[in-house]
Amino acid sequence: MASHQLIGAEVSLYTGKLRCYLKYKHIPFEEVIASREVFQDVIIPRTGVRYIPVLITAEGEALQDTTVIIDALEKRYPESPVYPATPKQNLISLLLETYGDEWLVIPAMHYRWNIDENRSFAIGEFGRTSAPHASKEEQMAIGQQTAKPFAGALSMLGVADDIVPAIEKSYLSLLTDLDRHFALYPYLLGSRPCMGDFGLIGPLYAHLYRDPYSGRLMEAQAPNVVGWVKRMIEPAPRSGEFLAYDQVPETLYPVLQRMLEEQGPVIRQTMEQVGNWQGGDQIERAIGEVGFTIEGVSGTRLTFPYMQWMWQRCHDFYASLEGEDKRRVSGLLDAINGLDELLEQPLPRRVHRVENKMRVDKAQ
Ligand SMILES: N[C@@H](CCC(=O)N[C@@H](CS)C(=O)NCC(=O)O)C(=O)O
Repeated sequence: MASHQLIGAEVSLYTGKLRCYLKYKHIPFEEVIASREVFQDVIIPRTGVRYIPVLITAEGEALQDTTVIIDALEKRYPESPVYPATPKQNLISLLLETYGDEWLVIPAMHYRWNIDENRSFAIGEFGRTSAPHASKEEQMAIGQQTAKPFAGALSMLGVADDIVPAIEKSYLSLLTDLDRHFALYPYLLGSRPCMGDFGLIGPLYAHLYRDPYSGRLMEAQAPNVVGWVKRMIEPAPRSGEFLAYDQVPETLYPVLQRMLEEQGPVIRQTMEQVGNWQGGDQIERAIGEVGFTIEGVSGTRLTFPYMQWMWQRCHDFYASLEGEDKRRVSGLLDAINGLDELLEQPLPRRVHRVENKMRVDKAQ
């Protein structure tokens, strides 16, 4: 069977998300390391942006953005879908994808770049990715350079010194909650991984399991989360089922509540700021500042319209529900404080991805 090419890196958060998906779906692929040459020769010319992963399909298209890639592949490989067919489960799955992709980057980036042992490991890995054939010393020197923008992104994401203890406290509580869940269930919604699992595995594998200090922390605090990470990275292809009768385990409620408390206000402010965007239809990657609170400590970070794009998927799915489906979801909404308000909040202006860049609708 023709094979796709996954261009990425072991050290990369979103590459991990896509690799786990490809393996679960048993989609044939070969992995190509995103070296400097591959960036120059393939990634930048084919996608117009500098992100990994990129999928070069067997037909030769270049796809960027894990959510877009997975959606394209779900159409071509419909067996064992990773989108649950039932309303509650699909809503939770979309919410947790948005949480993993766009919020757990905070602990992932904090632990990687603020803990010396992780930082020097990551620098070596960045060097190995950029220049796979260079010597270890050269790789460290190259890694120092290529890692700079990533390490430098901490403050843009809201990772400031005064909030670090709160980030750690929140992450450890999340691990405890997830550990309880994975003691009972192999994946979030039963014995098959859903989009929510793929969203969470990005930060929880490439950074928080694979970076050495973080890996030991996870082993010590949450052995059942480690078990889930191992299942995600070496899955039994296309096996398993979602729980029957649209069940959502109550062990996921505290995880969703944490998402709502921390990321919810950021999603709300992002929608407002996108609504007030004064520039043209090509909206910037970051457009202002938003406030947020973790474990009672407040911080600020840049406003990323992309987060709204992820949120629109949750919003649109919820808005599409009618009758019995809508009624079924209401029990879940009652259990999570603030979820109904956020899902019902209108979107002042929608954002879109066009040629791998963000666009925004005209102001009303
Ligand atoms: N939302 C995208 C994000 C891709 C992404 O941010 N990748 C990181 C590496 S894991 C990257 O290339 N970052 C470069 C940058 O932020 O400029 C996805 O799902 O693929």
